[in-house]
Amino acid sequence: MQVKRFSVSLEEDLFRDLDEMVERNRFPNRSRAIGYLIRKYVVDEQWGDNREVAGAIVLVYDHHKRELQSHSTDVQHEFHDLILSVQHVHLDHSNCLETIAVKGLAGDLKRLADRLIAIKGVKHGQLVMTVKD
Ligand code: NI
Repeated sequence: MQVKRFSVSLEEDLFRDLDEMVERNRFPNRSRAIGYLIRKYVVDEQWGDNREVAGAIVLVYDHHKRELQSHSTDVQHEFHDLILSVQHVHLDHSNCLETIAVKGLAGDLKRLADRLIAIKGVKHGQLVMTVKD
């Protein structure tokens, strides 16, 4: 396969971590170590879908957009079997922070998170997943 070259800029501590990783794992060079990390990232992204995981969906949205709340509640009812708890915090006059604890198959959690994050008026949303083993 053809090799592409590019230059990488790293903060000094990350650069030291990379060199330490190269030495500890005996990579022949930094390029191989970076290639390994990219492949690992790709695998981590893919293994998920049929694995049982737990996690949290964090949403920040504008409390003044009323239709957003009912839309969000509709979606949460649709996926009720994945949702363990919902914590709502009124951040300030207009912003709400919602933390939704979830458990289920990673693929299902991603679908739920995508549906919630896509709702108009959601300013920021993120899904964090973890495994028990
Ligand atoms: Ni609120």
